[in-house]
Amino acid sequence: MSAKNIPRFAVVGHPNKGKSSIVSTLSRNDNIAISSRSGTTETAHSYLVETLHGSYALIDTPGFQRPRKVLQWLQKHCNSASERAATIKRFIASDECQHMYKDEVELLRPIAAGAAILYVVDGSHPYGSEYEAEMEILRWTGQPSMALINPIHSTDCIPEWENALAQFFKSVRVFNPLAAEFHKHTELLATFAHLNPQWSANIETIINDLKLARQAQQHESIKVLVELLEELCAHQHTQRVLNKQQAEAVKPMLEKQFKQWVKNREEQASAALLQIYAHQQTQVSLDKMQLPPELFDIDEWYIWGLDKKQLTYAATIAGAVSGAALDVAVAGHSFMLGAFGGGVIGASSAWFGSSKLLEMKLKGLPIGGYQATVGPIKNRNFPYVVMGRFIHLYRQVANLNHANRSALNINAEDFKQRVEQLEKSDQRELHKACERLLKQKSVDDLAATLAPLFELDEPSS
Ligand SMILES: Nc1nc2c(ncn2[C@@H]2O[C@H](COP(=O)(O)OP(=O)(O)OP(=O)(O)O)[C@@H](O)[C@H]2O)c(=O)[nH]1
Ligand SMILES: [Mg+2]
Repeated sequence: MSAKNIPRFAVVGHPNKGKSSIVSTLSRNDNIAISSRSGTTETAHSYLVETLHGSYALIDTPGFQRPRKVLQWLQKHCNSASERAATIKRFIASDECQHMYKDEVELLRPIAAGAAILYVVDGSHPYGSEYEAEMEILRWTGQPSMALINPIHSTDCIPEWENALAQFFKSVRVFNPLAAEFHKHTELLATFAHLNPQWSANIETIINDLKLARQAQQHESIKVLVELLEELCAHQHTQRVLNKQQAEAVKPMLEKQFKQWVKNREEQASAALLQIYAHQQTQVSLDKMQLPPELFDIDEWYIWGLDKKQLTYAATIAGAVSGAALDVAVAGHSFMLGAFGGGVIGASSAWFGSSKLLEMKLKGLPIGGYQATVGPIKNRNFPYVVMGRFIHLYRQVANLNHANRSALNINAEDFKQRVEQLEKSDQRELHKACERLLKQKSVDDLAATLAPLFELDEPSS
C-alpha cells in the first residue's frame, strides 16, 4: 500500500477533551504532549503507527476555538451543498483564515487531504448546542467520520451524548484512553475499518499484527525475568585478601558492592521491561527488597505456616535441631507447596538488613592469602521475592496506556495470591525451579515454568 493510501485518521474536537491522549494510547507513544491546560496541541501532527505488515496514521490536532465564526465564514462563501468540500479547501488556503482561524485551519487541513474524522467529546460533561457548529463544519468536509466519547471524569453524560451524536455520526463509541484495556484498543481499531472500505483489509492486518506483537512482548518479558533470576541467584562478589583480619575489614565493602549490584541489576530489568512496552517516559520507583524479618525467631516460623509438627519433621530429616535448625525449618516450609507466602512477601524489614542472607566465605589460596566471597544468596525466598517484584511491575507496565503518565511502584504484596492461583503442577514446577536456581543448577526451560505467571487475563478477541 502506497504511503498515500494508508488509513489516516484526524482526531478532532473541543480543546482539552483527550484528543492527544487518544493518539498517545493508540500509537503507543508517551512522548506526545498531554496536559490539563486547554490548547496544549497547537499544530496538527501525524503519528505513523507501524506494525509488521501494515501502517496507519493518527493525526493529533488543536481543538476548535471559534467554530461558530468559522461556520459563518463557510456559509457566507458557499452557495450550494455541492460546493461545501471545496469551500473548506478555500477556507484552508485563505491567508486571512490562516491568520484569524489558525486552529481550525490546522485541524481541517489533514481532513481535506483525505483523513477520516474521529470526533472526540467528554462523556462527563453535558452536551450543549455549542458543539453543533463543530460537527456541522466537519460534515461539510464530506469525509467519513465517527465519534468517540471519552468519559474523562465520569460516564454520567454518555447517554445524552449518544443521542446527540447519533444525528451527526453513523458510529459512536466510548473509549477511555487512560483506562481502556488492550482488547478495547483493537476493538476500536476494528470500527475504524468501517470508515473506508479500501482500508478494511489493511486495518485487519494491523490488528492481527498488534495481537501477535502483544504476545511477543510477553515472551520478551519472560526472557528478562529468566535472565534476572539466573543472574541474581548465582551472583557473588570476591576479593583477594592477605589475612583474616583484612577479610573482616573488607566484608562491609563487599556486602555493599553486592547489594548495589543486585539493585542495579533489578533496575536494568525494569528498564528492559519498560522498553519492551515502549514506555519511554514512565518512572518506576524501586523500593528496597523485602524478606521476612528475623529468620531465627521461632514465632516467625508459625507465621510462615509451619506448625510444630512440621518443624519437628523437618528437623528430624536433617538429624539436627540446633545448628541446622534454620535451614531445616526453611526447607520444611518449602516442602509445603502453595504455602510459600505467609509473611514471605511484604514483610516489614529490609532483607538486606539481615546479615544471614549474605555470608562471607574465606578460601585459602595456593599462592598465599585468601579469597573472600559474599553470595550467592541462599535464602529460599529470594527467587520468589525477585519474581514477585518483577511480575508486579510487569502487570502494571503491560496494562499501562501511553496516555497514562503516572509513575509506577514496585511492591510484591499480591504475589502470594498470584502463585496460589496457579495450577498445583505449575506451583510445583516453579518451586523446583527456585530450588535449582539457588543451587546454581540450570533449569530446563525456565521460561516455560515462569510463563503462567505472565498471563494477563485478557479476552482472546
Ligand atoms: N482521568 C482522565 N483524564 C483524562 C482522560 N483523557 C484525557 N484526560 C486528561 O484531560 C486533559 C486533557 O487531555 P489531552 O489529551 O491533552 O486533551 P486534548 O484534547 O489533546 O487537549 P488540547 O490539545 O489542549 O486541545 C489531560 O490532563 C488528560 O490527562 C481520561 O480518559 N481520564
Ligand atoms: Mg492535544
